[in-house]
Amino acid sequence: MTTTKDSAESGTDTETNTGTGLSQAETALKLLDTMLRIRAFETRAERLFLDGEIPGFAHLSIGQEAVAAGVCEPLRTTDYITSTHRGHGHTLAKGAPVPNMMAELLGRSDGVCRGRGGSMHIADFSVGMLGANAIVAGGLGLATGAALSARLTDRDDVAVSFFGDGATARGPFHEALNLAVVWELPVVFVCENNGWASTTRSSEALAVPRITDRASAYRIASRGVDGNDVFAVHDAALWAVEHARRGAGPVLLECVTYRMRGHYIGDATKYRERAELAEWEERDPIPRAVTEVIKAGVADPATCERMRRDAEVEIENAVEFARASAPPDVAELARYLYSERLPADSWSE
Ligand SMILES: Cc1ncc(C[n+]2csc(CCOP(=O)(O)OP(=O)(O)O)c2C)c(N)n1
Repeated sequence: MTTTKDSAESGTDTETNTGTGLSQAETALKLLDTMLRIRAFETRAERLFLDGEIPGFAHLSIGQEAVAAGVCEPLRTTDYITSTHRGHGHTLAKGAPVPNMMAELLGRSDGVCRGRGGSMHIADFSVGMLGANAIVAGGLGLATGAALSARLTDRDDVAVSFFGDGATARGPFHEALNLAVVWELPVVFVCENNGWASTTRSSEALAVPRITDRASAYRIASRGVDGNDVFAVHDAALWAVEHARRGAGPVLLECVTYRMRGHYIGDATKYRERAELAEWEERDPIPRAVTEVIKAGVADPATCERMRRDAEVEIENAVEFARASAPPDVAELARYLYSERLPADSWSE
């Protein structure tokens, strides 16, 4: 983080780096705030799931919040993202409303997908979130197509595809990168390399040590970054998004990070050593960001603590909202599944 104490306190920090009009100090606090909201949301969702209040299956991104927060901050509402089975953080960072997100996890009618999607298929087109995806690497082609649509309709929107290291061993990764380069599409491919694909260590499944090692094969601009340093991720994202938006073609970003929970809620994680987790807990992106903003004089410890508590209150209110929301009406079960353009009563027979 480069913000200085003087500029943050004097209010003379006119240097903006996001195109959003925020100062560097405001941006730093926004990044921290987004990470705190994601952490609070998922920590609460974990308990709700274990208590049986969330149906289906859920995967947490606890430990990986810096990637979602850092990458989404430079994006506009009209930009697109596609996500993975581990998509709560991306969806929140892109601006989906927290109460309706929580209602979606609980399968309620006020959910962002009216309770049809749940944790693993969450989407909110109104903020450009085109969907979580249960198919590993399923989002890369969708983001590439969204970028093509922006190009064909003369919009300067960009598409970001989040995916894990495991996805890079699948065909859609290679097809999407190749086509995006050939057609110079405005896509930012963001690999969250958390070292594991389910129970398989990535070093046992990938032919290259770094995902960015693949970049030269596709002549794609790329950068690798510490994915647990939200400010480093943000800097890389600013570069990548600007590159794609000005028509210079796609970008591959590799964010090296770690999931501090199991592959899914309830996973006993017998395949990894406790010491490995402990090592990564030392690099938890949230305390690291707190230390940075305090050191830079952007906020004091009490402010950071208040932000954490505010995030928890916001999430608790979202839980109350979700619990009060009715389950979807069974008579409407087949509505909203295929196209919003269908006449309202097409599926009622
Ligand atoms: C095409 C496909 N193959 C296998 C699976 C089963 N599966 C679900 S998640 C996962 C691991 C994905 O690892 P990675 O892409 O690194 O993402 P992470 O879970 O680490 O976030 C696998 C193999 C699937 N959902 N889709």
